[in-house]
Amino acid sequence: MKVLVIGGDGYCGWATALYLSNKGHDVGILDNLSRRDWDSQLGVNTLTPIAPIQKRIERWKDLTGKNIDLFVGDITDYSFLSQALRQFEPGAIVHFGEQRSAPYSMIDREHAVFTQVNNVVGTLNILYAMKEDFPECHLVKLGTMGEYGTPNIDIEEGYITIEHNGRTDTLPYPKQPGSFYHLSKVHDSHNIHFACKIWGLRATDLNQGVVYGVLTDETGMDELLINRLDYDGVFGTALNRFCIQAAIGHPLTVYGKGGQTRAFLDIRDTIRCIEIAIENPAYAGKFRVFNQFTELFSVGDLALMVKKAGNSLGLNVEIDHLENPRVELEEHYFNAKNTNLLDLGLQPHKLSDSLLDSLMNFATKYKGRVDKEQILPKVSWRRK
Ligand code: NAD
Ligand code: USQ
Repeated sequence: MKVLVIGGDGYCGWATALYLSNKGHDVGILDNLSRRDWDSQLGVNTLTPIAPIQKRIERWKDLTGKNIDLFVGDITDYSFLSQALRQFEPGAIVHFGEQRSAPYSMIDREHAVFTQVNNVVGTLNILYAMKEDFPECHLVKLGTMGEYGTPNIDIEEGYITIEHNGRTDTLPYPKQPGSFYHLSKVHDSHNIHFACKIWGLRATDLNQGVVYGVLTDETGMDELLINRLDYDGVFGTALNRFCIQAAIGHPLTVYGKGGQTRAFLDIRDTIRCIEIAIENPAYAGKFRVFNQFTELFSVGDLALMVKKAGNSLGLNVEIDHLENPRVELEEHYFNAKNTNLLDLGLQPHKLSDSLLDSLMNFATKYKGRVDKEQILPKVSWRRK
């Protein structure tokens, strides 16, 4: 299939593009490379040294003989987007191309506005471009488990059946997101759902949990193919950050009590879930939702697992409880369903099996590149 990976220079997108290319799909990458600029503006950098996208793609072709088309441009620019789609003619679009950091979206008004415009307008443009030229194309859109928040009942996959005053309906599951970034994903979901309904488009919203790990078969083939690994207080995610903190002897930065429970998955499962979604497309007019995660952990449990893994490597790992810079429940019920992808054949990696290979070894290998000034959180959710 011809698959366009939007955001294919990023963490999930790069691993996905190579995996799908290796599996024989005809892959294109569309990216405006803005993530590299945001890092520079914040003075942060990936732990792993990533090559320019053109060099990455050249190396992939040298190693495997497989070509990846590259479209450098912004999906909020409609004429660029529609031209790129007409040139590539995708059968499926995998859309990772958004500003994805909750702390970035909470820096100030400008960053909140930028995040929502970038994400919501970009996705809306894709929907219009599909309606105009590719109404049969399947949109596989990366949403997030954080759209749901932490309700005191079980989280279903996108929809919940409710009985009210003697009548019953199946409705979109209520959303209570925890940042302006997470809210942008909710707005996207509503727009995609509506576009499927009125234009008969087909879409799968993958409500993904927090992704961890850096190693995949493809990105591990060569140093020039290495994936990014963020550890800073803005773009670094909890588990990736903890492993790097352990490697440099920094106490693990658990925010508050650490009772926040989240959904997680290995990056090797991310790429497999995308493959499953594109190989089993949604029906025309259907807005399908899958919860894309494999395990649930509290942040405190993660810290203990990293401490244990660190100890096995001879590291002395301490756990700190910082004042929580976010406004979130630190102790709550959290139980989410994730059977749709498992039913379609996903075989999850377990964190307990992959912590060392997929993360700790990378953290230790590249620890000399860590900028210790970037570890502690600097963005607060609260009024000053
Ligand atoms: P990333 O920042 O590493 O990659 C995003 C890519 O999209 C970057 O290369 C960036 O340049 C590109 N991009 C952003 N805006 C664009 C635009 N307007 N036009 C063209 N390209 C644009 O992020 P990631 O961690 O790979 O996340 C990818 C997607 O998965 C995001 O939508 C994110 O919300 C979602 N997601 C990520 C995680 C995670 O833990 N990393 C978890 C759940 C969901
Ligand atoms: N946390 C800590 N210490 C840290 C970093 C985070 O305790 O050093 C806590 C946070 O307070 C939060 C939890 O860990 O309770 C998760 O935070 P995170 O930064 O790992 O993840 P989050 O901000 O939710 O965002 C990440 C990705 C985002 C994706 C989301 C999936 O950046 O793109 O949408 O994970 S989910 O969380 O399921 O919504």
